[in-house]
Amino acid sequence: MPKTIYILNGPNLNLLGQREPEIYGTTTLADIEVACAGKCTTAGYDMSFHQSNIEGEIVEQIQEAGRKGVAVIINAAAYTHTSVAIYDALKTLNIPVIEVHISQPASRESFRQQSFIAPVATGSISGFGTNSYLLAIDAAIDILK
Ligand code: CA2
Repeated sequence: MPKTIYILNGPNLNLLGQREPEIYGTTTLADIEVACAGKCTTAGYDMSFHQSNIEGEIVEQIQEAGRKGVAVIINAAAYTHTSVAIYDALKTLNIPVIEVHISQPASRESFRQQSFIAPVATGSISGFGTNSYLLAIDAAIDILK
């Protein structure tokens, strides 16, 4: 039975590496997917990696993760700060949920200070650039041991 870690990405993260490199760096989402896949495979896990600009699609991916996955790593991007729908979907899960951010929202604008993900996450990793994703995989694997 494959053990699948879902890695979900929210709006505009498809633009990583193409815009605002001073905030988000030059690594693309495809680069992140390759690095995450390598780490998951080495640890004996399958990975299911998604990005969507559409809130409802992210909710669908969370529900699928609840049916088929062993953990969810989520960078909900701007929906972090707005989405009750994503909060509700994550709240239904009985598997570890790790919130990830490339930047450190706590040190940015006031509208980024609230997270709808944090209250339903096992833990949050922010501010380590794209390495935040790899740290989140380490955390998920540690929890699943
Ligand atoms: O730091 C993060 O990972 C964020 O989740 C990124 C979101 C932001 O709304 C959160 O507050 C923190 C924004 C993602 C947008 O990504 C872009 C990438 C390149 C160019 C423009 C946007």
